[in-house]
Amino acid sequence: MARKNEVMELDAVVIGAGFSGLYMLHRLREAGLQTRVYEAADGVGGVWYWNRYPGARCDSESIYYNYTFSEELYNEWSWSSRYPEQPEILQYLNFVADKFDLRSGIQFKTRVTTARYDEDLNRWQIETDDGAVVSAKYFITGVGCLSAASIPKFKGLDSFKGEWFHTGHWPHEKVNFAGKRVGIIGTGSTAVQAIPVIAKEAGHLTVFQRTPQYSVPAGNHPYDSEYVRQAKENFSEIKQQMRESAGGIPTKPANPSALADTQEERERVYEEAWAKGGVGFFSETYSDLTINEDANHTAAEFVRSKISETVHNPEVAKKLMPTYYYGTKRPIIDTNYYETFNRENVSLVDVKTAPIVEITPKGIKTTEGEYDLDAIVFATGYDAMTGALFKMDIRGKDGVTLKEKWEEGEQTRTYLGIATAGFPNMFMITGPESPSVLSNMPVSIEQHVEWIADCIDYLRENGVETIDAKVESEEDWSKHCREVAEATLFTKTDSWYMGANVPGKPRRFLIYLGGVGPYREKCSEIAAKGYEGFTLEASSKTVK
Ligand code: N01
Repeated sequence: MARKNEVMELDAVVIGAGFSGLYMLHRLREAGLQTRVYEAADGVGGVWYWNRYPGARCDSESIYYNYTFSEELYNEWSWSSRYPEQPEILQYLNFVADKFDLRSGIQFKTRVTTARYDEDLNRWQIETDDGAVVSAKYFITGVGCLSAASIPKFKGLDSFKGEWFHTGHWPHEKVNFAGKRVGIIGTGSTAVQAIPVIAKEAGHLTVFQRTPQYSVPAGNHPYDSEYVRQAKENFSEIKQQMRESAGGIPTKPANPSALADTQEERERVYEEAWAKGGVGFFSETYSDLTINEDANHTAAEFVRSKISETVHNPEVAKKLMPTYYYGTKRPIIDTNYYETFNRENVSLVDVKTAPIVEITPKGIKTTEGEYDLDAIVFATGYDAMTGALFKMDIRGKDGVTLKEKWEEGEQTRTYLGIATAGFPNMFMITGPESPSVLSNMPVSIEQHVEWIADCIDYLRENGVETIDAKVESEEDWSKHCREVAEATLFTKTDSWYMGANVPGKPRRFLIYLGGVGPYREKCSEIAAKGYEGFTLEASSKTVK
């Protein structure tokens, strides 16, 4: 480790020891690069390290929610259930770190504060919160898309006499809610997982809901060993299907249009998907749900009818009914979410019509009343896609910060979601304008890691000193991303996909919707053409 005022020279610095950073470290080490990962936590896992809230589990089926770069690893690990809980996923990532001996390349409990590109040296100068400075040729971010917690700036939070938590920074020790009056703010994917579990323990749970959500039963169940054995036996096929699919998970093809079927046929399709549980209700029923308003309405109506069947109190059921376009906020899957509102110790407060005005020493005050609470859970989400990057002072050419470039200037622009012009030799794993959060993350992470590792190999083999996205390439890519998104209903809903959950954040859809398979092909094509759309420079002259 470099002491204060001593600059350690490295080939590559990677930020984050989650799915992204762990595999990036492994690949760069294999390529013989001196690499160091910086991680703020005291262990590996990324979001799975931090998200320890009650009920936290994965909502991609587990046989697909893992690395596929090593068949040996795939064979050595067996998941217990369709959607395993957070401790098991964290255990998996620890297993990976041990198997590939990764810990020695990670500096834990260290946060990168600044990263500056030095144009004279063509190197990144990186500073950490322990005062150390390192210099690296390549600077790679694996900071996650949903890791910068968003806590609304409610007046009076400091005055609250009880305990409060954000789900993304949950304590390591068990939080005791037994017999307590607990309030939870938010009804996104996180809250939908947490509410049924907290409700079982708390004396009373009050749910503060701004936007009701569509949620489909997860249909979680323990795996039988034969199913897991078959997945292992079909490893190569599964891996290929994941890589070529639209969302990173092998799916059965959806019917072309919800409007082509009769009402009766549609009901059958939806009922079947509902009974099977999981994200198939979104991805395997009809392929026009996110592009056609009328088609979307049929799915939305179906879920609303399920809410009304499930929730006994008609007024509560009505409050729980969403009206936005189904699927244009993250599709949610749950275990007994709507059922939980039948419990006597659970109440629902609509904070859309009567917003929260302040947190008081005793609880939460809305425009209609005050709710006395012993604990408040903020399930209020994240400053997604860009928040974690902006926490660091990242400066490219001419000292321009990433934040200036993306927020105050021309707004977020990337080339493939991997690079951004003016920040040479910087790579983002699942950066803005890549499929990232609208795909099964490990698949998209692996694709980016492999693309970046191959790119660095190419640069080294061809005596290239720097690679930088061309301004026109990122303009074209950004435009393409916007056009694909605007052809869907996604941009018609206020969601974190649009940055709408963070006051003042520019509204832009920052995820590439063209599908994991086609996106991979595009990235490979660009690489095969000698990194088309990038400027490659040798130490003093342009290579291309
Ligand atoms: O966050 P969210 P999340 N007053 O932004 C409400 C992933 N994930 O942590 O909808 C009152 O979705 C806000 O209301 P509204 C997944 O990609 C994955 O739940 O903005 N309410 C909303 O209800 C997911 O999408 C897994 O009107 C306020 C909630 O807080 C992403 O993480 C599990 C408010 C925030 O919902 C984020 O999910 C869990 C205010 N001022 C999550 N501000 C897996 O299974 C916000 N809200 C892998």
